[in-house]
Amino acid sequence: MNLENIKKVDPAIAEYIEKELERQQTTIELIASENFTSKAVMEACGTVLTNKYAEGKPNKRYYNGCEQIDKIEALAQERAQKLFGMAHANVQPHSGAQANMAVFMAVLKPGDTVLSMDLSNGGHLSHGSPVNFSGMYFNVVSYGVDDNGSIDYENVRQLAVQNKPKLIICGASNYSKVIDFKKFREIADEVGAYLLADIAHIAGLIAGGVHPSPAGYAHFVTTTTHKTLRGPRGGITMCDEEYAQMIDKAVFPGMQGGPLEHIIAGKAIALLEASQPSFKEYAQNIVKNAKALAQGLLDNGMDIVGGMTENHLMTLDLRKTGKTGKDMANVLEEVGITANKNTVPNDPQSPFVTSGIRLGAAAVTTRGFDEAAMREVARIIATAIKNSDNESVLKQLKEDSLALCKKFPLYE
Ligand code: DSN
Repeated sequence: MNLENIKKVDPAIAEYIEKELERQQTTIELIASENFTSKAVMEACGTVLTNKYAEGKPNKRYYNGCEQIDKIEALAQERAQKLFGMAHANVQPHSGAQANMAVFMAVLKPGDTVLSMDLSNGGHLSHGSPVNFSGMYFNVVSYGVDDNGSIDYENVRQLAVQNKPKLIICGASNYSKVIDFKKFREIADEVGAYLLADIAHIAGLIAGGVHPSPAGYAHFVTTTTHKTLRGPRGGITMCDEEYAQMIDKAVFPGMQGGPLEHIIAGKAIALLEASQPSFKEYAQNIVKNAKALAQGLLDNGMDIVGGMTENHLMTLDLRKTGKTGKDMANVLEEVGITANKNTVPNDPQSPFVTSGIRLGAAAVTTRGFDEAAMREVARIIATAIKNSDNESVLKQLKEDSLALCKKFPLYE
């Protein structure tokens, strides 16, 4: 990482960046929504493209001087369309929340009904949480998961028939089972609703062929680019051709100004990387590693919401330990493992305290962790939780996790 100029201009920021690099290199990253981009993606995000205004879309801009920008953005669009099998892609949304907002703006009016997964059951803020625009301006009806941590499709159907939503959202930020997009589309068709599949968490798995694709089922597909897809931070909204203009207008001028073309170049590179055979292998390894982690945790006596995972993530259910997600996420940080506290279905604790910890395998798989390493990670987690008050055990575990990090170096 070349910080030569930052060091000269702003040594404080240079120091914080260097320390953050060291943190990423020396800790085990299990936050399910994070990953490590390639150096090529990072290079693109730090280029002269950050200087350019390009409101509008390729070949239809409100500013001059967009010849190269147009080529970059068009390439990113084409690659997204091809990778996910969708007719149209708008690669300008700054984030996943805005990728979703574009769909709301394109097809809904304030007060319209949306059927989506409840946040505390694994949904997402921008799918209708009362503290988000989506829950403030729309009438939101929620579905959850059953005791096995799975979506009850018959319950979704009944809610759809009773409430006649204009938009149904599938896709989650904490759901460990395969999503049946075909069933969701059948429900949407039965009640005349649009179907939005938010694939933010599983985009890399879909690109790598280890999760079914929503193409052909969802009218709209949104994603972030920085989770399993391993690109820069940002969003993409995709749709059938007939909705392309509505989506483009919703993104600009509806809710954003100038697109971040340096990030769009990073998205283009990540999409190219995700179309390579090596990415298929990466996606397969994510799922293998997640399963090895889950099995290791179960073997060490821990509970997981819904048992064995089918994708890249899982939620540890701490209820029987009498400990909270908040405290145990801090204990894990003490032993060199980064994760986030998360509610479990019907959580007796508040969302700030929680009874769960969400764990994901995408980032560690990027640095080469294999199934044996994941079983060791499971041992470290379970031992830390059982011995959360024993400083000498925690100290040893921190050394164990550092040894794993050294075995699988990052950005060297
Ligand atoms: N906050 C992200 C996650 O962690 O899943 C989703 O936007």
